[in-house]
Amino acid sequence: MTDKNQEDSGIEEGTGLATKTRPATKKPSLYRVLLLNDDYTPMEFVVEILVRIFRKTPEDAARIMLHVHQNGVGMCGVYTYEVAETKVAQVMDAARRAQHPLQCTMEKE
Ligand code: TYC
Repeated sequence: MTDKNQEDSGIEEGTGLATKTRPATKKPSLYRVLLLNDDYTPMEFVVEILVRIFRKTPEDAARIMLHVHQNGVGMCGVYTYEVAETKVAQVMDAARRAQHPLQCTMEKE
């Protein structure tokens, strides 16, 4: 096989032997980033977080914030481990600086 990212036919060129191999690439695990409701963080702060850190439109951000407000928890997005970890840290840091009790966590999809 010439391209390691390509599925091979299972027939090795030249030898005629059946040598079907697994693809060389693996899909990374994905993680949901969740926002948790609390009684004190201002709605506007949560919307700003969703726009700035999760790149939501103001409309989507308001919808997600209200979902969390009404249901206790809601999803901000699905990311690879390192991206999810970074976004959780950015939210927790922004909340700490602003002295809001906002909590953000991640879970394997
Ligand atoms: N419940 C908060 C309020 O009434 C708003 C809020 C929404 C807080 C979402 C956190 O993740 C959250 N001010």
